[in-house]
Amino acid sequence: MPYTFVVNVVGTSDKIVIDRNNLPSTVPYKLFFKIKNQSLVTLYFRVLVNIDGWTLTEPSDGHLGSVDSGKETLFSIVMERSKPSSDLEESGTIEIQAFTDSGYTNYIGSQSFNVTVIFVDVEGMDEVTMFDFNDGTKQGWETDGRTDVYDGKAVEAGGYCLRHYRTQVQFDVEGYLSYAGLELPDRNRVYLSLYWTYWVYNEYCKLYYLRTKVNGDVVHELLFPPLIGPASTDVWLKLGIDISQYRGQKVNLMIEFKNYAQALGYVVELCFDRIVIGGSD
Ligand SMILES: [Ca+2]
Repeated sequence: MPYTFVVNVVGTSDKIVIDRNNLPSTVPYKLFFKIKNQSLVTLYFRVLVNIDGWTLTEPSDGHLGSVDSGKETLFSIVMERSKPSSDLEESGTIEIQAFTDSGYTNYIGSQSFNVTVIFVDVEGMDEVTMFDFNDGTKQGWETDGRTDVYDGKAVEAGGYCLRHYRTQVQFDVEGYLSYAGLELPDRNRVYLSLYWTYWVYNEYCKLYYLRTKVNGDVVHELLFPPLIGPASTDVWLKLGIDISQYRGQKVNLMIEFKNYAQALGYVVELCFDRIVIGGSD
C-alpha cells in the first residue's frame, strides 16, 4: 500500500478576497486546513507556500508536526505579504509534503491546492451597498435577541456597530445577523467585505465559528477549533468573500456564529461593522 493522505481546506473557497481599505503595511492571512492520514503509520507534514509575494510566517520552517494513522488534524498557517498599492490578483499553490520521520528527511509524497488571492478596494467598486449602522439603526438587518446597534465600538470615529453581547448563565448560544432580499450587483465580480472584532472573557467562554451563508450555502467559515478565552482583539479584523456566482440575484445573506459562556459575568462579545457589497465588471 502506498502512503496516502487527504488535505481539505476549511471554510473558504480557493479564492481569498482581501479588501484593500485600512490594511496595515504588512498583510497577514491565516488559513485553516485539515489533513487526514490514511496510511498505516504516523506521518509528518510540511507546508510550502508558492504564491507570488507571499511568505509563510507561522510556522516559519513549514513544519506542521505529525498526524497519527487514520486520524485527521486541523492545522493553521499564517502567510504574509506587503500591502499592494493597487488592486491585484495572485495565483499559486500551497503544497503539503509528507514524511515518515520527525526530521522531515524521508519524503514520501505531496499534495497541492490552488489558491488565488484577490486584493480589491470593495468600497471603491462601481456599484456599492454599505451598511455602517452609523444612523443608530440595524439598517434592515435582523438579528438574534442578543445583538443590537452599539455605540461603544465602531470602525468610524463616533459611529455605531452591531454587537452581540451575552453574559447570561447559559451554555451554547447561536447568534446571527441576516438580511433578506439583498439585491446583488449584476456585475462580473461581486465581493462582500466586513469588519468584525471579538472578546472572549475567560477560559469558560468559547467562540466556535463565524459562518457566512448566501441563500443557505456556506460561502465562508472561520474559527475552528473553538477559540477559548481569555482572548480578544483590539483591532477590527476583516473578512472578504467572493460572491460573484450570485450576481444579479436577490439573496438572503446570513452571518451566524455559536458561542459559549458558562456563568453570569463571563462575557462573549462579537461586533460587526461596515458590511459592504461591491460589484464591478
Ligand atoms: Ca459603523
